[in-house]
Amino acid sequence: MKKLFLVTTCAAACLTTLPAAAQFQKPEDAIKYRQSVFTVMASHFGRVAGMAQGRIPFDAKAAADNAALASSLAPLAFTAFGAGTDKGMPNRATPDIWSKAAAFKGKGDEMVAAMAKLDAAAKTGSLDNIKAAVGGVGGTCKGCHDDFRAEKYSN
Ligand code: ASC
Repeated sequence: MKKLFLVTTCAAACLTTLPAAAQFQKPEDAIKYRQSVFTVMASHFGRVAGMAQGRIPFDAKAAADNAALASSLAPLAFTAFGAGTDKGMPNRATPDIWSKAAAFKGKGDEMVAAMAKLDAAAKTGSLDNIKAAVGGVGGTCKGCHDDFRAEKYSN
């Protein structure tokens, strides 16, 4: 089983086009990794979203820096949903992530693309551009959560 997990994670890691991919010794490591990535990404996105919503004073450089970070983090979590990583520690991944893998990948790709647009928008320094792009990202977060995130932690 452990060997199978290693083989499947390696296959997933090797198939990715990312120049750097994390390695996971056990399912718990993959779950911790993806939860951590989402947490850090949401923190940087949240800083930009706060400016877009007027909760945080607009600072063009801070917006651009945080958008760039969120965008570079965006693809990473999707490398950590390999086979067998549904269980191992409490998480909110639904079985559909694995049974409807193409749909899940589509949702992930939409979020990554929306984050790239936000990165580009933030580099323009225009708050109006940022507002539109933040809305786009938020929609992709929600769209994936609606379909693939459970209400409650399991396991
Ligand atoms: C965030 C965040 C999410 C999304 C979501 C959008 O800032 O942490 O999960 O936006 O709330 O609907």
